[in-house]
Amino acid sequence: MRYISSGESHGRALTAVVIGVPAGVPVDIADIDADLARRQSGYGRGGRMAIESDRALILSGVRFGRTIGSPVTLTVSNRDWDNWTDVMAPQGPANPAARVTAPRPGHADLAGIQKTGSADCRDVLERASARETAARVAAGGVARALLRQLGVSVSSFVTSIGSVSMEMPADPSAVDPDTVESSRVRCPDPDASNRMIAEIDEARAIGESLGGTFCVTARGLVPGLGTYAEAGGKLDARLASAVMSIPAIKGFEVGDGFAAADRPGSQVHDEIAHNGERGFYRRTNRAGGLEGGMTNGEPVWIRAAMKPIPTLMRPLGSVDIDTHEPVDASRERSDVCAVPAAAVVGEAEVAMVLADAYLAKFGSDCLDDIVAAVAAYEARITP
Ligand code: EPS
Repeated sequence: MRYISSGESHGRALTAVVIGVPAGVPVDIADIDADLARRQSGYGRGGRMAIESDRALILSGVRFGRTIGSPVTLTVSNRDWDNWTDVMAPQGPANPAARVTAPRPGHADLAGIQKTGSADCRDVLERASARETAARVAAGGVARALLRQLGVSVSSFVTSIGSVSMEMPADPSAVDPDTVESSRVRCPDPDASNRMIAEIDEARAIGESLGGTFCVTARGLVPGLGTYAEAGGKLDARLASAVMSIPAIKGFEVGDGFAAADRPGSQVHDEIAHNGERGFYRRTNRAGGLEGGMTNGEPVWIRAAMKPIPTLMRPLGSVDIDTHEPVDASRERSDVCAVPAAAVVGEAEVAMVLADAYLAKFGSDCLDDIVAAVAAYEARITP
């Protein structure tokens, strides 16, 4: 299962096409809309979120609430399109007043126009905009619908914004999703949440932007998803690729990640245990549920680092692409911090990779066959 997306930030709509979806998966558009709303929430967002109210429309692949085995197409409209028709018109003469000529440091603007030969940074920034992640969340909703049938849930929470961090819990996968959603920054630690909000307010007041880190967890996974046998199928590598593809993500780690490199092996690896109820299990989960490129049966947990948003109200220096004179980088209406939203996008990306890994191991056409194959596998590996 995988998706492609299309659409510009201020174009008419975003679209996702999900292929490789088995037949028989119940899809409730309300679940997808709830994820889209979570992506839009989060303290630190800018004026655009007051305009948009994202809803998914299913154009294909679902009939009477169930997938039928054909590609699933979803669209999310851009309400702001109505205000941008003269800038983003698909037809008609170019609008010279709509050109952006001062590329922003940290954005795709400059390398994008160099690569494509465009003379207008807007040709690049419209697609490079993180608005596109709404399509990812809609696509991820289809993956989550499949995972739900297999007893797998995917969640996320924010672990730091700017200089404010929460202490990582011993078991990140046990963090209560309702507690996360009750925080305006999607952080389960109320004290850290308040300090994060204060830091966002300070950043906004001085025209700054902030990055941060988030954790994505997945529970209910069977061991053996992914492979130890070939590079392209290693699940940790696939998760890294998917999460790193989210705009502004600059770092990724699995389980204890970089911190594990500082400790001796006896304080890093998770001892194997066994009992009649659980079968094989681990006494700890520092590995983040992944060993040898495969799930090991423990919850998966990964973290990602998002850089601060590159559009600054007090812009950094740039160079005009026409005159080559020094100028301030272009100012666009923007968010101050989008880490809470990026965490929800991280869920979608992780869900898509995990759903695909299930289909690779257990068949890919018919939900009932997949459920039966998972049950047979679980019976075989549970002594
Ligand atoms: C973004 C700039 C802002 C963000 C946008 C991402 O949009 P605008 O330029 O319209 O103010 O709000 O994010 C979204 C619209 C969204 O839905 O997440 C950028 O330049 O990446």
